[in-house]
Amino acid sequence: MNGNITFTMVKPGSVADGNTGGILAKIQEGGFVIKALKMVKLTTEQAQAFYEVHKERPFYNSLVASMTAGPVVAAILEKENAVLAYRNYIGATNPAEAAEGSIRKVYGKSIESNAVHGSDSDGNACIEADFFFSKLEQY
Ligand code: FUP
Repeated sequence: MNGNITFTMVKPGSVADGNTGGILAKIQEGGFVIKALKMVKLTTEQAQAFYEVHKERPFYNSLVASMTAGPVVAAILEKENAVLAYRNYIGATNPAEAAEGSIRKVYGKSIESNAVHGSDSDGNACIEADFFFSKLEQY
């Protein structure tokens, strides 16, 4: 069964470029309801843990560095079939390959600086939401 929750982050490059508001507006225009929201700067250890699945990949250290370069804006989003709907809405990992009008196409700069994160499964959406938000912060 598909869940109705996904987790996203506006990545540090987009926050630094002043695109947080534009991205959150676009998320809401897509019919995603914000159920939790915070700005937080990840430690190296937290970013390493969040991306642990990629730890053997050549881009891991660079990814961790970019994700700790400044604060992220983390959010839990609700919509029917949220994980798949949001991944379609943000577009391909590489902004150059992302669909016209998708968040990564509009706001992404490179495969590493690709504007936003989106969970890849219902299970990871719950794990990632709980990584950033206490139960009291999830509405
Ligand atoms: P996605 O699920 O679309 O975020 O993509 P992945 O889980 O494959 O990758 C997670 C993050 O790793 C991307 F958002 C950016 C980074 N990445 C790179 O920097 N280089 C790559 O070749 C692939 C991913």
